[in-house]
Amino acid sequence: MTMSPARTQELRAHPWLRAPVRRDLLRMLASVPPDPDLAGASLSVAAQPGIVKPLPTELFTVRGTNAETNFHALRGTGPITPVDRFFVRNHTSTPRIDERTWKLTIWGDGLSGGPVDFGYDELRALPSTTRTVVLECAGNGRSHYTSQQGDRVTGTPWTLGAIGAAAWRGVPLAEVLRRAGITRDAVDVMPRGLDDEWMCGGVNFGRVRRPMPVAKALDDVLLAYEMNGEPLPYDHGFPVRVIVPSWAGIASVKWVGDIQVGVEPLHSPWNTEYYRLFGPAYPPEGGPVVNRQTIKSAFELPFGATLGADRSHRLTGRAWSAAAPVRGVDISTDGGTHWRPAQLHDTPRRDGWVRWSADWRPPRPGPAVLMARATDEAGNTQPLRSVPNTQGYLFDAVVRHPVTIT
Ligand SMILES: Nc1nc2c(c(=O)[nH]1)N[C@H]1C(S)=C(S)[C@@H](COP(=O)(O)O)O[C@H]1N2
Ligand SMILES: [Mo]
Repeated sequence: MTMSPARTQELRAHPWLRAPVRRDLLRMLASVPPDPDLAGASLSVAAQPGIVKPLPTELFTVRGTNAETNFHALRGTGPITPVDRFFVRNHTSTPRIDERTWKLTIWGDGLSGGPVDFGYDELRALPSTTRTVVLECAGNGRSHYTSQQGDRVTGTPWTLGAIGAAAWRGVPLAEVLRRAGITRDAVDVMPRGLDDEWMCGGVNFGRVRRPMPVAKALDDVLLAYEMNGEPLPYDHGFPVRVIVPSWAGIASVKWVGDIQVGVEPLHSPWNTEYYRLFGPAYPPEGGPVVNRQTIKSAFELPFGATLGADRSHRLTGRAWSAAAPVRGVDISTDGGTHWRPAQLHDTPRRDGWVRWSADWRPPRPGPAVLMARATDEAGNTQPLRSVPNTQGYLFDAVVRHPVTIT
């Protein structure tokens, strides 16, 4: 069976359909007898992760409704991640919102008066700031709980690419909250997205929303409308998103439509059921809420990469920590027996990452395990094993990176 002319036309009209994942799918569909039900079902699930931008397989690995950045695709890029390879984490799918009708409503008993609205142009006319910070999913590295430690965890099986750094420009949330009349009695602030309600296991959890304490909201949080000098792309929250530096990505609500300001602590499934630590190391009713991110490092090299023996290779990677600037990175090329310092290529900053490199001449053919271990200025170092939690958040252990020497 060959592709129908209609299908070919559709591919021309929608270049995003050409992403290799879908090409595989189309090939698969083309090679089996036509079955309208099967074809329709497969296309609606697998062919539409709900992401607008192209997801070429060199740059991304698609995981359900999400796209992970292939870490090796960062090699050669600067400290700022280009949008074409910035990871996407969507609970449902990217909405295309019209900025001319969009508004942000601030409401709740923590305001001195009633609800206050801000339009897009109004927000853009307020004093702005730019912050260059990494945005990282709380579940980044989750698959290594299983691959390295044998732990059973739920959630998207990210490797280390659910992170990116961008220059975010916008209005300090503090500015907008003050203009809206936030009072001294307010304790929590909860932004909510305009994307679809999230259904899981037959339960409707409502729209994505996540509270934070007023102290954080008034500190360094942005209502961002630009990413790397351009209006936010659809997938990253157009027209406006929240950016909460050093915190788990879930706090940085995309497509924000309203913000509740409360005089009592606020709750949502995203700080009660999800993004909390559960497991043997925590109390049965649940441990701490996941807010601040942890420390990690990664090689800009595919897992299982092949390197020639007896010649020099420049190993490159990145390291980051939410608690303090990275102080140093040590690497091992023999599975952790010997360690030596890597060279850092950026001035370490909190909420940023540092690029690092080390030269290596593999002595002989065979399998090898590379490891990188970051340490920050607060003295945090990556352990060899992470304390597990059932939802696989905050993986911080050194990752064993297999390569083959030929
Ligand atoms: N409205 C809304 N905001 C959201 C999400 C979402 O699905 N809907 N996902 C969150 C999660 S879990 C992460 S890790 C980040 C990812 O941001 P990015 O897709 O721009 O990389 O957005 C957060 N904000
Ligand atoms: Mo996330």
